[in-house]
Amino acid sequence: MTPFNSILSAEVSRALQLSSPVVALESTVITHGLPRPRNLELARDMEAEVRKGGATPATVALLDGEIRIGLTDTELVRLSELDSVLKVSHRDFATAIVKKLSGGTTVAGTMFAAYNADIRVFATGGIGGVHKESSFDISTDLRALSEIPMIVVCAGAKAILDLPATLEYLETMGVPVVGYQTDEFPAFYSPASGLGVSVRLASPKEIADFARAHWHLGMKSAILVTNPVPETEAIPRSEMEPVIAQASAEAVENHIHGQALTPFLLQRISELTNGKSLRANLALLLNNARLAAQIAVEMTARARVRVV
Ligand code: PSU
Ligand code: MN
Repeated sequence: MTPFNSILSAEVSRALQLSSPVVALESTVITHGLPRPRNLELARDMEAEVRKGGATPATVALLDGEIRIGLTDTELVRLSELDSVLKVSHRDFATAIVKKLSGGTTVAGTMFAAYNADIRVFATGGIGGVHKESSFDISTDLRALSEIPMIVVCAGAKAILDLPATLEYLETMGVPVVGYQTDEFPAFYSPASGLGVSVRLASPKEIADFARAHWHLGMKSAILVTNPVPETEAIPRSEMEPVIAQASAEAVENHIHGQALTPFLLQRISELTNGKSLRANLALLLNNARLAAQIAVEMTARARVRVV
């Protein structure tokens, strides 16, 4: 039973009742992260990727003040076209509910709502983290990762962030950082960052086993699975660094901070790279949906074995 009310789509509700694999998907990427109409195409493509992998997609969002787990195509279209829309992390749920507003859920917001609905696997692009050039901007995503026991598949933290500080925070909070077939913490647009992960794992099955072991110990944190951007769309770090530096400097100049910072930086970086960063972003999102589906399948396979 859910401790708070959220509305599950018929498809997600059925999948959960049957204990079949479900993958949560965030929606800030739709409402704030990508330009139209790519945001809608991406939302549909991610759902298709999850289905192909044998799992049911559950895109999480707020619609007219209701927490929704799983959207119909009509609802996805509506969400992708909304003009004034919230970016919903923990502190924003009550705002959306009381004012009957719609919003895209961040990594933190999606984890909060999806975990409450008994979903344990989640795919996103990049998590939020500790921002550069800013005295106290630390994403709620990091706190959510320390408190909510889910498997979160990402391509690392967004490259616009202070990656060493973000990794230090995750270590302090006891969040395992898994490198999927890699020893390096991926830097979103680039597969390499020069920074390490806490464990390298080779397959979705190893990841499912790892999650069981972690939670069996009574650990409460998430498991952050980092999946490098596909080679064909990767952009070398040397090419991205000056672009990120320029976009970050412009953000400081224009006094952009708080929730507006990530969308501003992503858009500027896309302009400065003539859309190359956007193509990498789309490729890694689909890649993460694919891996998350495989992990969700492994998680339910083990669950069934235990019941028998
Ligand atoms: N990655 C992207 N695009 C995005 C985000 C991540 O490629 O739009 C979003 C995620 O929803 C993440 C949020 O949770 O940005 C972090 O925002 P903040 O730094 O304000 O917490
Ligand atoms: Mn922030």
